[in-house]
Amino acid sequence: MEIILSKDHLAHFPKGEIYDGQLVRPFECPERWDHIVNSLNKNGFQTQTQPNALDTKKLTAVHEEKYVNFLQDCWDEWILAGYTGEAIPTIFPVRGFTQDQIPDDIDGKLGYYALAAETSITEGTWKAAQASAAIAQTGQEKISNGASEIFALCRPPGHHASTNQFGGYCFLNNAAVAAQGMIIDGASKVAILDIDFHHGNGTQSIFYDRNDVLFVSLHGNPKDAFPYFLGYANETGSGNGDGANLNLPLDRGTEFNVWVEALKTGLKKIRSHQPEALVVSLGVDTFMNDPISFFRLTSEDYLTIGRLISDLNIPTLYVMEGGYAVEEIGVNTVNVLLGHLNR
Ligand code: Q9C
Ligand code: ZN
Repeated sequence: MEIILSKDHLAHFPKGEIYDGQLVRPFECPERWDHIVNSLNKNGFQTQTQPNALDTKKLTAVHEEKYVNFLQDCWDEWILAGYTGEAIPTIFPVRGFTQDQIPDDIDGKLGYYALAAETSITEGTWKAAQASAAIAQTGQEKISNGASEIFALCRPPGHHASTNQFGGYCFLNNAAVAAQGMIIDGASKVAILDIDFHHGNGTQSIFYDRNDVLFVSLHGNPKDAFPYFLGYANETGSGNGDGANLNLPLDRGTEFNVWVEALKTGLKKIRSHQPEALVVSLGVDTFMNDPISFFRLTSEDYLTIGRLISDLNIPTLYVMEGGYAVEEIGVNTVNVLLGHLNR
C-alpha cells in the first residue's frame, strides 16, 4: 500500500486549545504523525510519496473561494490588527444574528468562518492545511488512475471543515476534496465511510443534497459528543441526496461488539450504492484510551475493521482524521491498513 505524506504538517502546531476552561496543549499535535510514521516503517510500508501541488479547482469545488481566501489571509490580518497570541474566534453568528454579512474586522471574520473555538490559527496553519489537502488529492488521483488502496497521512484532519467553516481541528475537508476529485476525474458514484469517533459534520453538509457521493458515519451520539449539532440518525439527505446520508450514532461506552454491527450496517449501505471508489475518513479516536472520546475499541479491533472494509472489494483511499491517544495512534492506524491487506 502506497503512503502519501509530507513534513509540511509541522507548520501547524498551535500552543493553545481552549479545553476545560483553560488554554491547554492541543490534543491534535505533531507527534501524532511521528508515531504513525514509526509504525508504518516498522511494518514495512516502504512506498512513501510526497504530494503533488494542490489543484485549486478541486479545492474550490468543495470550499467557497471566500473561505479559502480567509484561511490564507487570516494570520496576516490578525497580526495587522495588533494581536500577539494565536487567532481564536470568540463571537459567532448565532440564533437571532444576521447570517449574511461578512465582517471586515478579523475578529468578526474569524467567528463568521468558525464552527467552534478550540481550533487556533497560527502563522503556519494555512501551509499545513494546504499540504494536508494535497495529500488527500494526490491519493485520490492515484485511486482514480487505478490504484487499489492508498493511505493519505493527512494532518491537520479535515472532516469537521465545511464548505465555509473551520473547527474541530479541521480547516480543509481532505476527504471531501478526495471524493469530489474522484467525481471530477470520472467516477459517477463514490462513497465516504467516516469511522472517526466524531461525526463528520463538514463532509455530511458538503454532500447532503447529492446522490453521487454517499456519506456513512459511525460516531458518538451528538447528544453527548462533539460536534453536538449534527450527526443524528434522522439526517438522511435532502433533495437529490435523500437517502444518501446514513448516520449511525452510538452511546457512551460502546464496545467493539456493538460498534462492529453498526459498521456492518454501514458497509451494507455502501455495497447497495455500488460506488466505484471508497474514501475512508480514518480516525482512531474510537480507541478505549482516547483522552477526549468515549468508545472502547482495542488495538486488535482495528485489524478486523480493515479486513471488513477490504471485503467490499472497492478501490479505497484511507484519509487520516483524528486519534489522540498518542502512544497508540501508530499501532491502531497501521492495524487498519494491515487488516485491509490481510496481513
Ligand atoms: N470535550 C477530530 O477528531 N473538542 N476532531 C472536543 C470534548 C473537539 C475532534 C471536546 C474535538 C474535535 C478530527
Ligand atoms: Zn475525531
